Amino acid sequence: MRKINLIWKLRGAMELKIGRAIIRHGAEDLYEYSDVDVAIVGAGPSGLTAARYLAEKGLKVIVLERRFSFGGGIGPGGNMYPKIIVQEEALPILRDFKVRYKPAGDGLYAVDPAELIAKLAAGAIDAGAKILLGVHVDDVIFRGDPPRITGLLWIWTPIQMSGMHVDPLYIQTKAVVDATGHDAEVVSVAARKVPELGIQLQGEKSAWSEVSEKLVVEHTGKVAPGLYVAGMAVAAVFGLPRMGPIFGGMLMSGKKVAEIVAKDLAAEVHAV
Ligand code: 48F
Repeated sequence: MRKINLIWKLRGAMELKIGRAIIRHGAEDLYEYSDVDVAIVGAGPSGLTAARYLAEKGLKVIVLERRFSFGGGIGPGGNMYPKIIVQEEALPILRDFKVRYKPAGDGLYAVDPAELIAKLAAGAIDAGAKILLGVHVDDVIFRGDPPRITGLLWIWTPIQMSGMHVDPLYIQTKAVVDATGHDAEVVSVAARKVPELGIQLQGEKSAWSEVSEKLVVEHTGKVAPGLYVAGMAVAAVFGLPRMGPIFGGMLMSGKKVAEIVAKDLAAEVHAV
């Protein structure tokens, strides 16, 4: 009799409550965000900037990030010196996110990388975007003739790294933004596995900072129906030079892709 009482006492253990809270609320989030307006792949500077401006417009936005942290290439600053350099044209975006900056001469401004990471992410989250960490996007979903990208496949990063085959989960979305950086991973997989989209990946060219900053922003936008590109992924898709450790173009590209996606989705709603 005493033994049974002990077992009953143990059943109320805190571990059970913690485990169940994680499963219930985590699953609720995954369920809720399995169908969104915009899925952004990559929580670097361009992805986080895009997330904030899209969510601010009332769109349901998820950011899928492979690492268990956000910021992408911001963390290492410039060659591990703890400063990010941004040019004057991007200052309005820094002000929107309340990021402080100091003049660095020649129309350039210096920003603390940790502050930039924290405030870009907080801006995106406060605007209503969901950031899902530790997930690797490895494929797209397409439908229709002509084809349109309608979703993504993702898997937990540790599973992907283990090399074991586990089937991925799906996200349905009206638009995908590839903000994966230098390798343009989503556009690459779409080009390879959906040849009907007719995407020709040009590959990034060697550094030419002032040209690349402008061209990346200029070429930011739609790659195929339902598929958009922002940040350094733009250079990989359109064969543009890389720019090295200057970040204004990434922020401006993120803002521009948000404007383009929001406009396209609004036009589609009106067309229905
Ligand atoms: O590389 P990243 O910071 O991309 P970005 O926004 O900015 C580029 C600059 O940081 C820098 C530069 C500018 O001077 O040259 O490189 O274009 O962030 C990309 C994020 O995407 C994640 C990756 O972990 C990183 O945090 N990512 C990449 N591929 C995947 C992914 C994937 N398949 N699934 C999920 N996340």
